[in-house]
Amino acid sequence: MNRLIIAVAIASSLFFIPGCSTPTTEASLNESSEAEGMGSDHHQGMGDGHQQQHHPDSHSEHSGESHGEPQNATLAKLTIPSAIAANQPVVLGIDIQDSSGNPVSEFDIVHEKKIHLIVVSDDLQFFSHIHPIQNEAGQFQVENIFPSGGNYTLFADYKPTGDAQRVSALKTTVVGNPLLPTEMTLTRSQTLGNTEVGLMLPSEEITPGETITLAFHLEDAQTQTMVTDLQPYLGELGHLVIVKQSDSPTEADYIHAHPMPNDGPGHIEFMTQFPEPGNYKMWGEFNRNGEIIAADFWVTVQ
Ligand SMILES: [Cu+2]
Repeated sequence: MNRLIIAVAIASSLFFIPGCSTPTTEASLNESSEAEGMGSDHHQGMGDGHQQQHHPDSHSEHSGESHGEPQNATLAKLTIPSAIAANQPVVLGIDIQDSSGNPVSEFDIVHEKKIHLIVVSDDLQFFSHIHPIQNEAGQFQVENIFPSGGNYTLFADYKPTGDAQRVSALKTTVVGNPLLPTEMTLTRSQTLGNTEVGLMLPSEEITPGETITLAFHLEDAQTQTMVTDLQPYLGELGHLVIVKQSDSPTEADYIHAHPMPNDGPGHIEFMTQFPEPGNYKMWGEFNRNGEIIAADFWVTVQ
């Protein structure tokens, strides 16, 4: 019989007020998986500026106080078979609970889905964006293949109905050989299939907290002309996911931005901020006539 490993993450709202009523911390129910992270809204786009927030390490319950935040927390739990092996399909289960431990089953559809799951290896070499489906019992499930051994972080991005958008970072470890380490490069173009993707920054010198515009320029690799066949992907002309390099990324290291209006056809701009000094990896996702491409670039912020 498979034992289950349960990982727990707590998502707090964007407008979380330090010292106010905060989530109940729930311990891992089983061996090994870490309980990780305070979560929040790290979505950005079209003018809503990035907001840093507090991620206190400990929580206390101040019963009866609300400070204007009616639903102040959700908890995401990841359920997986006891051992995940590299290159083996595995079904991931994700349950969302409120701060009282009651299951949350109503979610708004955001960018065409009830939940978005961004899977990265903790070294940020691997990236995948998948969409678990909710079953009758309310659990989100998705089959996934982890390509190599090592530690992974899964950013679950969802919006309980009537509540703020949440991000919960879930953790798991995969048995198998890890990917070979690679050097971080500051290359500014890459070819994916028949598409050349270039990244343009106002400057390579990025300051923490500065609002900058990142431009992705997509050309057809054969004709060397700007692509004209981009289609919406999950309701936008592109998505930009950014994760700050760390030993074990948390919700605070996750940013999801959407394009500025009126972009196109092959030139897409995102406005974002990098909150802290460090190295960040970003994945620009685009839909070229049905083919989804994810162009990845590193930036250094100091
Ligand atoms: Cu998604």
